[in-house]
Amino acid sequence: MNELLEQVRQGQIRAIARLITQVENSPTAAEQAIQALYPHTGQAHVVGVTGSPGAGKSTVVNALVKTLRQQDVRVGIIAVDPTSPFTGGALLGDRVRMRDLSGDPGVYIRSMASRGSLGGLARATASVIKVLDAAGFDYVLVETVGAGQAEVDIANAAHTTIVIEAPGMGDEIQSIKAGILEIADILVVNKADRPGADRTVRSLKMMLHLGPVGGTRQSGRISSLATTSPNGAAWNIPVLETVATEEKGMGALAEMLAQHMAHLRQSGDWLKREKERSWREVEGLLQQRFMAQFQASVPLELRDGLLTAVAERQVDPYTAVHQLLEKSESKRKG
Ligand SMILES: Nc1nc2c(ncn2[C@@H]2O[C@H](COP(=O)(O)OP(=O)(O)OP(=O)(O)O)[C@@H](O)[C@H]2O)c(=O)[nH]1
Ligand SMILES: [Mg+2]
Repeated sequence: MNELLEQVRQGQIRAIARLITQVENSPTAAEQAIQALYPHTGQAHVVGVTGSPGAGKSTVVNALVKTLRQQDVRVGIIAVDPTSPFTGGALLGDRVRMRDLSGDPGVYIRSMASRGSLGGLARATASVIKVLDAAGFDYVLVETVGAGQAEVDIANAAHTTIVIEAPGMGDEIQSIKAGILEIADILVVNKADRPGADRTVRSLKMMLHLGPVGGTRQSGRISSLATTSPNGAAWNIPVLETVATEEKGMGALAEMLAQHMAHLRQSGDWLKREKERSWREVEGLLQQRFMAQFQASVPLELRDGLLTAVAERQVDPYTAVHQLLEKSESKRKG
């Protein structure tokens, strides 16, 4: 393990790929790797890229990474549950977009599927982000589809979240309703070469203006901590237009990423987001650990029996919990 970790720290791509596979497949390996690598994390700018299916997320990521690479930074890409993925089989149908990045030693691309990931996709993604961070990537871009809880969790793991829309999809209002705006730091209207782009930009700006955040955000996404930055600085959520297939608008997008990073640093939101993220992570691990302990200490038949009794209205849920906890306690003591 130690040698592998050392190679990862040196940014060796094959070692990174091997470690990520281990981390995905074994919670024990994940724990060991994260324990060793954690002191070396916290350097990368983690960027979530989300939005409606087919809006052009992968194309934007490809074009953006090419632009970032001109600044000589190294970029890790994680595609979560991709429907038109970067890697694997779909590479065949995606050659043109991939050709630019594959073979570039400063870029590493990884696909992750939610099915089969132990302990939840968000946690697995968080671990992979840390591996890439410790491997010295300056940016880690995470592409996810839609606005489900997993996507929100992953957005919460990012410092900056880019939400991508496209004109003429008829569902921009839908995705806004689905709460995707709540997580956006930067809005992108891609496919600006298509008719209706102006209208989409206008409606997004209007939604931002009307929305509860009023187009600005003063702190992290979750208000469990103080809601204003130490210096009261607010972030104006920009709406950018891009044509990813022609690599148009990528300079502005890269610049906006840098500006958001500067804002996070200056306002103190960087630390605040890190704290929120750390809390959620530790809390999640605790819950997982408690559940595992509990399940190990109370036999399955007993749990099943009690749940059946609850379903049949013989026992109420509170009493069931009391009984289960008592069993668990006495098992652990004796
Ligand atoms: N006209 C036009 N087409 C684009 C643009 N960007 C992407 N596309 C096309 O839109 C289609 C979908 O692009 P993807 O990058 O796969 O979109 P995605 O959001 O990653 O899709 P999923 O991962 O499947 O949700 C592809 O055929 C792209 O070539 C653009 O700026 N203009
Ligand atoms: Mg995609």
